Amino acid sequence: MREFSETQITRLIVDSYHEKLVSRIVNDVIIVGGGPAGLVAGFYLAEQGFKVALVEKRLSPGGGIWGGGMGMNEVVFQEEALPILREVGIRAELRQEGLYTVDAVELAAGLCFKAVQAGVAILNLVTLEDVSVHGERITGVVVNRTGISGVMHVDPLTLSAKAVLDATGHEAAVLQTIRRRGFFRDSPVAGAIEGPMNASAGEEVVVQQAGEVYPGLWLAGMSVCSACSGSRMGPIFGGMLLSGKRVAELIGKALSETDG
Ligand code: 48F
Repeated sequence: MREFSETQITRLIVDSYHEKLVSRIVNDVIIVGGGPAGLVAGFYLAEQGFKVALVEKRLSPGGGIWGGGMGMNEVVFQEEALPILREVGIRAELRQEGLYTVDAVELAAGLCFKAVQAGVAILNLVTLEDVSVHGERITGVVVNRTGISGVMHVDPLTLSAKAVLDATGHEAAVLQTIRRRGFFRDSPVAGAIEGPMNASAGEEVVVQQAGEVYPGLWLAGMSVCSACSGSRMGPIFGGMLLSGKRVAELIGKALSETDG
């Protein structure tokens, strides 16, 4: 093998990360949260040609996929989501009429791989702290390094986008930043909280109600339930993928209309 120095490695990492970060200061779409909904939304938006950044506070994107149910790393899918699984090359096994199981590691790794290859820039170890608002529109996200956020008083940085997607799951972290300030005072969103387990009902809601909740702020996946008191659903993931795909179509349409 050819000889190289440690400082060459350092320089290559600093330069290439810097290029990635600079290219995503201004975006078409910023997705907050790299669970199933965020990764699928990113994949379809990038496939449509949009510039997409995804910020994920943890080291590994994949969100709630990895642990399956109670740490048993298998997840369940309804047949309606099979076309998405096929499109991204993830295998599903038919177990009962209309219900399939998928290896959770294959699902998480496969969705990450496809999103990045489609052009999504994933910035992991980056935590959303706040949003930027101009006029009455969300115009970007205020982020910090996960190891710094909430630990040290170090100011964050801002990344901008025409659309911000809250895909932070149960936390609904982006929604909460504006809800606690009273942005939804006259709306049912103000007092909504995620409902208790009802798997079938929850799966419907995350797909049907995915969309724009405030100008510039979109919801997909479990965060939808925090805005409309939808039920939680546990380790069945068809709704998450379908919700991500639906919001990608809606955002794509909205951006194409505004860009003329
Ligand atoms: O929780 P998560 O997987 O959300 P989802 O895509 O899927 C929900 C399911 O996993 C499960 C379920 C299935 O039926 O009910 O709960 O809606 O992924 C959310 C991601 O957002 C990240 C978090 O680490 C996770 O990877 N996240 C949460 N808060 C922040 C964040 C934040 N403040 N900044 C950045 N990332």
